Amino acid sequence: MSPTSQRLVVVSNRLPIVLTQEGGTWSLKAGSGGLVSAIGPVLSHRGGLWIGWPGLPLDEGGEWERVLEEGCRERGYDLEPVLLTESEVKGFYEGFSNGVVWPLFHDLLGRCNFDPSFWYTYLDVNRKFGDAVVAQSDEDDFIWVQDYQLIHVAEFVREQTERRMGFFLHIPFPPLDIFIKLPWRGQILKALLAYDLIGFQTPRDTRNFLTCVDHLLPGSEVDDSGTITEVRLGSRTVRVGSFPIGIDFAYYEETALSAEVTRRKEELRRKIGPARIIVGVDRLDYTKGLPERLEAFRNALKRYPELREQVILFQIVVPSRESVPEYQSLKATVERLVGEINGEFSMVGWVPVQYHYKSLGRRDLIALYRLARVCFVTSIKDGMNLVAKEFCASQVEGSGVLVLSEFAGAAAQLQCGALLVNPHDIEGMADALKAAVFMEAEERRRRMEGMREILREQDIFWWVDYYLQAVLGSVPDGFRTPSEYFPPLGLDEDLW
Ligand code: GDG
Repeated sequence: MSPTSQRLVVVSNRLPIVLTQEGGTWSLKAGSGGLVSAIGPVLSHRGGLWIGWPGLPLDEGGEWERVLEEGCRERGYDLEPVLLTESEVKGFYEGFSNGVVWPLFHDLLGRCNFDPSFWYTYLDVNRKFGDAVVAQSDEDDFIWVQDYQLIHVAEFVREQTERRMGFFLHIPFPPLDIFIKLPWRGQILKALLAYDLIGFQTPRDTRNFLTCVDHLLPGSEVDDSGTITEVRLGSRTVRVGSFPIGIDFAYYEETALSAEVTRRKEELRRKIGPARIIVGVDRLDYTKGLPERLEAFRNALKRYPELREQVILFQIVVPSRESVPEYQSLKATVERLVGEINGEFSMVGWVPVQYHYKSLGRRDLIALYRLARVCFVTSIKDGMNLVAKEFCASQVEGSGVLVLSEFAGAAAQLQCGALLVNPHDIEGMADALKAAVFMEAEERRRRMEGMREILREQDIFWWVDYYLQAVLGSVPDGFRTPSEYFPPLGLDEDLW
């Protein structure tokens, strides 16, 4: 049986749902975040099983199990919860996943807390997930493990049984000089190599990983002559490749064109007034470059007075990891900057930054994407950045401009149409904002059309198909990975 027709078992830290209890009654709604938006439609489409943590401490045999079962029926695939204690969540999720791997893999070594106890809890919890995989799957299934919280699952499954297993890393893979700082670098590398296929978002991540393998595992042999690279370690062969995650393009396009979203878009326009909208949509996270974005907007208003009263920055910040002190202090910084900018530039009838610390409904989000003149993505480093792609897919009139960080994975695919910026270069970003706001309609349409064409072809269903084809070893000819993005230096040749 080929993996494209095998039952798919997706394993991720969180189940794609949020369970809540009010007055003794449980209810369930869809989760938010990149992974859910990406894989939810695929499992609904082809059926299968999703294994993950339900997001809160629960005891077996509760009423919540009935609500979860209903959720499975509605979604068209099964949900299998892995129950974690509060101390497991602290050490595994907040500690090792978000306090070590997340900052390190985003090149932010100074934010890492290498507490050894986090590492042991990470292993214990990965073993729990591995046990759930063994109990809930059989040898015909294809197991697809998602992301940095669960790197060790394959290793623990292989201790008990054989399964065909793939891994996809949604966040970047760091360069050798950063990875090597990790006290458990050897164990993490070995655990990754227990998968049959390791997928990264971009050619740069793949290259970083292969450089680590090459330097840290001298016995390994790397054959990178094809689209999918093969790493040989003794009798094992592991396949490695870049698979830029896509979005459900047709859904965004159709929803943007729907009567409901058109109505919401017009309502939003009436409420906001005539100013051109620069939109930012992010989880509260230090990798998203929120302070840098606000500084760039401030700089643009300062240096280009013609932007005043003409634009507003409409910034949605979705609450995330609220119990972690670093995220609380980031929120305070963002709110201070918003206050400063509004205090400095507001005029009667015009407030430059509209800041919303909450999550919007999907349709309101799409109405906002469709209405906006500019989408401003300033990640310091980002695996892909789905917001950039969702914006383009919702831009059915082709009137908007994407200003995109060079360090978002999406830059590789969208370099044809986006205005690419270095999030550390405040003036450069301000210049790009001005250029985007005043860009001629024809150039905006042409750039947007180029990006939409790529995103329409390389959507979420394409991503899953090609990942699964790559497990088999036969990547069809039509598979085109983007080339690695390197920024032009913009220097005069005679400077050299
Ligand atoms: C990780 C990697 C990679 C945001 N605000 C609202 C809302 N969202 C949804 C967006 C989008 C998702 O959240 C955010 O996705 P990103 O890709 O931007 O970022 P991460 O959550 O950090 O995701 C990232 C991704 O995994 C997938 O591989 O691209 O690099 O870090 O889908 O639409 N959704 C709703 N209301 C909001 O206010 N409904």
